[in-house]
Amino acid sequence: MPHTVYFLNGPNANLYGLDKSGTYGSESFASIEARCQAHASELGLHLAFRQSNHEGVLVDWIQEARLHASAIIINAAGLTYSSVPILDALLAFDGPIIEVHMSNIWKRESFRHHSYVSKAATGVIAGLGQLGYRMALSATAELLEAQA
Ligand code: DHK
Repeated sequence: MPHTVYFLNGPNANLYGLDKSGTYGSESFASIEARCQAHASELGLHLAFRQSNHEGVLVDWIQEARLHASAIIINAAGLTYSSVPILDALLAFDGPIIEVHMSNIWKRESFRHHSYVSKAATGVIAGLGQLGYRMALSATAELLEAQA
């Protein structure tokens, strides 16, 4: 049975590639998902790649992951800096948690420098765009293999 990994994306991630500032690159969210799905297949992982603009939906998915997933990769986007409910849900999850950001959040405004998600994360990858997403999948596969 392949491991299932939940890759959860927060508010506005669906707009990647459309942002005029270019902060998140030019690639569409659908194309980023396709690359992640292809990489997950190479790694022998089953990937549930999801996006919501709603905090409660993300909390529900994290709770669901307790029953259905071996690991979580999460870009909580703007909720990273405010969401105690997302942190509490992540703290109740047993497996590896990788926090990802497309941009280097520490190079940006100071309000992006404090992450609640980091308090629960096994590791953090930021600033490498969609490459960082695939690196997160590779890291997850290795962490799951190491704990087998
Ligand atoms: C994505 C967002 O939407 C922002 O709110 C975060 C993160 C950064 C990213 O770099 O992927 O501040």
